[in-house]
Amino acid sequence: MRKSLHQRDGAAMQVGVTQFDDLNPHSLADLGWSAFFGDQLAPEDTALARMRIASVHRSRLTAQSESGPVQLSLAPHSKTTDFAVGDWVLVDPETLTEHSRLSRKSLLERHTEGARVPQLIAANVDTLFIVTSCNDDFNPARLERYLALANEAGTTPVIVLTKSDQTDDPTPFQQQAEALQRDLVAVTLNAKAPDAIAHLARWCGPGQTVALVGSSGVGKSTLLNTLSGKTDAEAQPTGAIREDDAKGRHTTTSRSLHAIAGGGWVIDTPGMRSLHVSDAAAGLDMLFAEITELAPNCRFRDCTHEHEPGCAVRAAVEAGTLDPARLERWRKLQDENRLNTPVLTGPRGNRTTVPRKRR
Ligand SMILES: Nc1nc2c(ncn2[C@@H]2O[C@H](COP(=O)(O)OP(=O)(O)OP(=O)(O)O)[C@@H](O)[C@H]2O)c(=O)[nH]1
Ligand SMILES: [Mg+2]
Ligand SMILES: [Zn+2]
Repeated sequence: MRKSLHQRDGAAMQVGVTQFDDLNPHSLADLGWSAFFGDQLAPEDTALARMRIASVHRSRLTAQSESGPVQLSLAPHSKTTDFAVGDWVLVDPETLTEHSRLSRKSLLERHTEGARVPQLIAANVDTLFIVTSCNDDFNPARLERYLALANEAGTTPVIVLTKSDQTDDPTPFQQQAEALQRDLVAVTLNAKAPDAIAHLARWCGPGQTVALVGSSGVGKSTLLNTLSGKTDAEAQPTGAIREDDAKGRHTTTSRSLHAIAGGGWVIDTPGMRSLHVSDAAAGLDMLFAEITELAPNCRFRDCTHEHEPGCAVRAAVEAGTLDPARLERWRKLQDENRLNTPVLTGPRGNRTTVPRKRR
């Protein structure tokens, strides 16, 4: 007999109950299953159930299955820290024991100072909603760190600017955000208003997964509650911010996967105090494409764009086509990345840039 997190009676399963609800059945495709995962299955795996990790706790995992949420038992060799919210796992349908984890299409990892291993934020995310507000939280240098993270993970970043209702004109925030990376889209909205769903609809839909990241207090859980249409009893808790500096109080403490009302899945995460770049050379090259593309025109192949003659990047700054503040931030993140990236090859240990990872 399947253990279910929530007892469902027959009446709740009747037609008319919205299909996209954490408690109701979902097809594998609705849950985000695709050929990428199907191709990993061996013939003997057909007896196993395919489920998606919905929350990771110290000693237990919950998952979304085709028949609703379930609590999983860990295989003897597994640790909960091996799993990220959004992971696909194969599960013994009788015992509900996790059997194996499938390779990830994308993985968001957080590097923190001093930590040996990165923290897993979320897996198999299609779009990363980088959330900030139209207030003092807005900080281009911090947004660039999140953009490097999204690029490196193989997810599409979107900047979501909340609290548009608390500013006279949100447009300057949107323009500044969109200037941070080529083809980047920034959306301004009131996370409490039902029309927030319409602003984000193009990234949400059956089978799509989005994750919310950003500082504490920017409205990630508020937006999740709007997107998922949860009742007050089911809603993610939200918390007030400090008046003086707009900072939140770290209301959300764990990561979790929730159904979006119109289809798709959204992952809430706790607010981050800091985000270090590490192992993100390709992500930085994409973020700073205008600098990456100028570099081959410098006289020296290993030009640092600092003091060398014939530097095309500094020439662009002098010509007014490259923002000097942007070059300064590029330098800071490059240095930090070099310092934090594990020594793997070469005498100086600087790992060469690898293409965007798909894990
Ligand atoms: N007026 C207005 N208030 C908002 C908006 N978005 C969020 N808030 C408020 O901002 C506060 C913080 O919102 P949360 O959703 O708890 O923020 P969070 O990003 O989840 O914060 P952590 O869980 O601490 O990381 C709450 O008081 C929300 O009601 C918005 O768009 N407009
Ligand atoms: Mg929250
Ligand atoms: Zn140069």
